[in-house]
Amino acid sequence: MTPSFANSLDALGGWRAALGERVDALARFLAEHDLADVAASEQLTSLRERLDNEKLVVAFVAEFSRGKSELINAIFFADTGRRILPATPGRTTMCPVELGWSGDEPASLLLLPIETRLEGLALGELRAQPRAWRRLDLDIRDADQLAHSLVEVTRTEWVSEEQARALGFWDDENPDDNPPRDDAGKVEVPAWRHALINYPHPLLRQGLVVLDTPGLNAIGAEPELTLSLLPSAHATVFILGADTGVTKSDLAIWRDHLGAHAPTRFVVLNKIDTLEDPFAAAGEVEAQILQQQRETARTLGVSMQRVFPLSARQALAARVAGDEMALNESRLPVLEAALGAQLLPQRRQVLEQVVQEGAQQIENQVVRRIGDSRRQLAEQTLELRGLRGKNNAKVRVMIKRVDAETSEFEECTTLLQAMRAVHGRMLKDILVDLSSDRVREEVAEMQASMGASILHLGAKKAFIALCERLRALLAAAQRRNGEIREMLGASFARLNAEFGFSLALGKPLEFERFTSELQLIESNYVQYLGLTLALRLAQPKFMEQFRRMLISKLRVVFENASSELELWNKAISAQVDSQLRERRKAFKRRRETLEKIQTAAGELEARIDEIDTQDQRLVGFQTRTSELAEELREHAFATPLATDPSLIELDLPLFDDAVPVGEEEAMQHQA
Ligand SMILES: Nc1nc2c(ncn2[C@@H]2O[C@H](COP(=O)(O)OP(=O)(O)OP(=O)(O)O)[C@@H](O)[C@H]2O)c(=O)[nH]1
Ligand SMILES: [Mg+2]
Repeated sequence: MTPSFANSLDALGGWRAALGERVDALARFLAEHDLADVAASEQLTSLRERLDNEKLVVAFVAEFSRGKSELINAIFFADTGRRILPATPGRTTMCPVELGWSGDEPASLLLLPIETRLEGLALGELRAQPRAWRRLDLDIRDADQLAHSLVEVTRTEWVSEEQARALGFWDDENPDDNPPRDDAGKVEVPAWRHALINYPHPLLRQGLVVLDTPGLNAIGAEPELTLSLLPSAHATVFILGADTGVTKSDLAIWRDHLGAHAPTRFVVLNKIDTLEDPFAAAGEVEAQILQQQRETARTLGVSMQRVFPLSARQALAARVAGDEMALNESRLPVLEAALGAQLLPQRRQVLEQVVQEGAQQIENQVVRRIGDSRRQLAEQTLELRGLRGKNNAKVRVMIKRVDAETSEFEECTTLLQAMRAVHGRMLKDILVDLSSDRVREEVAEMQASMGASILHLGAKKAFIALCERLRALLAAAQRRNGEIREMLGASFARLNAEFGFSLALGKPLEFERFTSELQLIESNYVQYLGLTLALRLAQPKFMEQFRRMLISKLRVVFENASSELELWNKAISAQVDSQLRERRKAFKRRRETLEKIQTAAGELEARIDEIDTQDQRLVGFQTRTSELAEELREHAFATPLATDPSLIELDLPLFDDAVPVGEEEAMQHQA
């Protein structure tokens, strides 16, 4: 049988866990033998964190009632033996529902009241405020209780027109889109702004995050959803109904939210069971499905392979009943295999890269440190061998020489102090420009130039100008760090030549990752500012939310850039500190050895042997470090995922272009 998405994700989780253990083994070994300096330890910690916390976000997006929640039930919750997320005709899911697992919390449903919209705080900020959320504990062993609790996500409340307007659900400009009023003139709005389900499902435990959304075209959609959650999803499943075809509002959602910059997209043509017709001849329904698949692909401008006709309801029923044949008839396994085949290797590649680079850097740092120590041991051995057969007077001369060399060496401290002072100053200057305050100032400037007129063009222009300035800040920071590197390079050359250090500069700092993150934020917001929804920015409360959300997004980029810069500089300072310490220790040891030799006759040979043993130990450490790092790297690239090879061979493009009409027939083997 084709491995399901669940199996493939399982395999990815297993791979990650095994990698994590290898990182731990390396960290333990280095700690036991005191081989890692501050920088190497920090790198190990951050490698471990990335392996543990890397999330894979899959968002389900569609107009209401297309079957998003039912599809999530069929893929993820069938093992509970029932429908878990509410899925009923008409509008059901009223707020974005995020399913994930954080081991720090018990299983629970967290609900953010809709009124929080009035406070102007962005969702991202509220995530860090547990008191803003209503909390319901979930009993995971009781599927009925679970399903019962989750009905909360469908809850609505009736408010006055004025309140609905304040909450962003009433738009005087587009009266047709407004929700209906009851006899008393009240308007129905969602009770919750966002729901978080913390649930220890095996897949969620492995870092999968599933995002179920309410019918998106509704006015009042949370800007956070369109600006942040959807664009940062690693894959989006867009759902259409085979009973309705591609409607105008389906198309609007596709265009507005899954346009050019969308991440990997999968289009589901759901409810194919509704095409069943007792009067149709054999093969007719099949032809009809194919026809719809082709038309959908053409309308959306994607290849036919990207459109998956299936029945979520049949799939759920089949899984609950354990009926393998019916499950295959539902055609859900085809979608799952495609999700597994494309998404997981893509996520894996990212982690592979991280592990590969991390392991290499850690190994380099440790090996260099060991190399330094060995070089010093070799010098000492040479010196001691020279003493063989010499008398005490000669040893006394040697002690004097060591003292002279020591004080000569200590002269490097002046140079080091000067270097550190300049370095510190240069670094501080750069960090100021990457600080949150600086980001806030820049956003304030944008707001000022958006000014009173919130016309689309003005807002967009001011925003683009802001991004321009921020990019310049990042570029300047990278350039100025290059100046630090040059300054250190000159000092290192002197320290190495005059004082016997072996300092190396390493790779220059790379900011490309942050520039492209900024780029992504920019394109998402530019797209948003082009939407009619953006008109709501005219309302001060939404402007405030928008501003805070933007700042919190930008801050993450700048904070990460800033920590990367600090880490780079810390690593280089740590290298200087550790070499200085080692050199001093070596001088001290040399002197002590000579003193001992002066008093005891056999001491010389014993000391030479001892140094030899020490050196052997270091060689052992070096070999073992390289072995452990190599194992880590090897494991990162070995053990393929359990995915269906036939799908990999298809080599589905991640960002596909429409397939020219006519070639489509050739692809029918997908169905
Ligand atoms: N016949 C049939 N009905 C389905 C299928 N999938 C979902 N449905 C039904 O369609 C209705 C809507 O499904 P939901 O899962 O609630 O749809 P949704 O997209 O989550 O809708 P909102 O939550 O309102 O945005 C429910 O009654 C489902 O049982 C299917 O494959 N076949
Ligand atoms: Mg739903």
